[in-house]
Amino acid sequence: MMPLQILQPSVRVDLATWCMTGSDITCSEKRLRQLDGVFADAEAYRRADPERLVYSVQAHLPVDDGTPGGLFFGTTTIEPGEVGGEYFMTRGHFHASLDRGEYYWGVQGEGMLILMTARREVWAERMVPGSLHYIRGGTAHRVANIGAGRLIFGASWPSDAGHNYDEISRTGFAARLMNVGAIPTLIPE
Ligand code: S6P
Ligand code: ZN
Repeated sequence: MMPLQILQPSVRVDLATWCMTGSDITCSEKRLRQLDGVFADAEAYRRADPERLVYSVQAHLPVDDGTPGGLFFGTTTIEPGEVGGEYFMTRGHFHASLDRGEYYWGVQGEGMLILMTARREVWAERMVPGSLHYIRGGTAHRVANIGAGRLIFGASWPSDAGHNYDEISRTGFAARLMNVGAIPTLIPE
């Protein structure tokens, strides 16, 4: 009988950095100049270096975006920093297919996962190495780095989830996570 094929892994994750190498991987970066309107303090944003890196994302996309039934896998690294007392954070989004959920988990550093329902109810979950966060469908999600070092977290989401950034860029989250005397504080807008 012919032996069946045994393949080497097509993707590897470095378990220290969660950096991925292999096939079907995309990489993107967000610098301050690409985050106009995200931070509340427009004056502090204008004074900051526009080339400063805020976060980078790697994603393993083994199927086309929009494919029903598939999964995507990603890692996000948020640099430490603030704009006008507001921690460096991701833009945040609802999924375009609103009912699609997502897992996030903490890998390195200290963060805060900020969640908001379509009715604009906001809460936050502390993200630490090993914390697991189930993000229900219909819930906008954004992560802030509240620590002195890099924050790294993993994510997995359905390949037909899509991303709706417009809603958040028009109406924002209903609360902002601010550094108030070194204490991360969720302040309603
Ligand atoms: C995708 C998942 C993450 C984010 C990443 C950057 O559904 O939630 O990979 O894309 O953390 O955040 P954002 O809000 O700029 O996409
Ligand atoms: Zn998402």
